[in-house]
Amino acid sequence: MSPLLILVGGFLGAGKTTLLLAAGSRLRAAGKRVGIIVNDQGGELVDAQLAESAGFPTREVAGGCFCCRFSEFVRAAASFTSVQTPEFIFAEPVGSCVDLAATIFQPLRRFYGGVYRFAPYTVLVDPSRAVELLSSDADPLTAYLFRKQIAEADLVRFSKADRYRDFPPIPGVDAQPLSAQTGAGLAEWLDEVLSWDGVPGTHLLDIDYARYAEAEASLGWLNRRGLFRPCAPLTPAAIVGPLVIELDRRITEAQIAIAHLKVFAQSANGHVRTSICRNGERPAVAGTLDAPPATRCTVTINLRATGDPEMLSALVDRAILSLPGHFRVDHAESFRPSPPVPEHRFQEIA
Ligand SMILES: Nc1nc2c(ncn2[C@@H]2O[C@H](COP(=O)(O)OP(=O)(O)O)[C@@H](O)[C@H]2O)c(=O)[nH]1
Ligand SMILES: [Mg+2]
Repeated sequence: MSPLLILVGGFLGAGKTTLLLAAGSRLRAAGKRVGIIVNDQGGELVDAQLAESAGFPTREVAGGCFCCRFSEFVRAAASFTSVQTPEFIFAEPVGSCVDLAATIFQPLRRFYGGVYRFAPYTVLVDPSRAVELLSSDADPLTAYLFRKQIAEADLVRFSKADRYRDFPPIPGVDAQPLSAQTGAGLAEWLDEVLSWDGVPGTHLLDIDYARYAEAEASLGWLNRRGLFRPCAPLTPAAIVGPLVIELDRRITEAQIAIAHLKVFAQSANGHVRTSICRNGERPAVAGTLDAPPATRCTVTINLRATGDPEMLSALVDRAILSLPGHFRVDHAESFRPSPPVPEHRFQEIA
């Protein structure tokens, strides 16, 4: 049977990667073959490293969203077959991306309908982000993106249900809660996705691309990757924990709002990923927390925040300098996403 493509979207930090990995692990435990495609405006992605270290065949579509890199997305999906065709391919579009029904689902169904099967498009919603962005005083540009993302979903799920008791109403949407962390609601979601017999991606948006571009460009994007040599051996957790706190402190002092900050550290002994989705949040930490200390560690920082990219760069570089050791930067980029120019955009259902 042809592989089932399962796209999971949603705003930055909604919990897409966590859900993909949890659902992927579940399927793998049942003996299924699973591949994962992650996506971002930049390169050197924490998400890709996380998926790889979880043992999944992983592809990274970098340098633009799936819509603007449609051919690359298709190549990434096809490239799995060179080893062993996965039965399930999970794909996570970048969190600022919208209009996938017209720019991904329709061209996929038109040109690759015989190659893949398509699951319904799930959009994940972080409950506290929903409270913030659905309120009347929300930043209008970000709120525009957020609402449009929800409007084109086939299924909407509240993420992080282990953290919340109340979920804000979303007009016209029945959003069940799930937790990728505890697994609550996960099997139900996966069952629904796997047994869906509707046509996916049919909610074509009426969207103003100038406004969409402006909303994306209101965020600064920063990626850093380098080799850290601590003065004395350190565990990955002892590097990323204080680093995230220091980054948060500096960014908050500069009055910049964090959309998502992720740090990944990999030594020969293990890896740790830590992340926050807003200023002052308690960092979520995952990985080999008990990895023995090491003298070399590769560190990757992905920051998306409402600040000028140059300023983000300066703040991150200062935080790196405060680390107890030497950090050699191997990859550095900071920018505002350029206006989205989809390779295909269908005005009608294919
Ligand atoms: N408590 C809790 N945290 C979660 C859950 N899912 C994701 N997170 C956290 O939310 C943050 C963003 O998750 P991530 O999967 O990277 O979001 P993405 O940007 O949408 O891919 C991370 O710190 C995760 O650990 C969940 O089910 N429960
Ligand atoms: Mg992600």
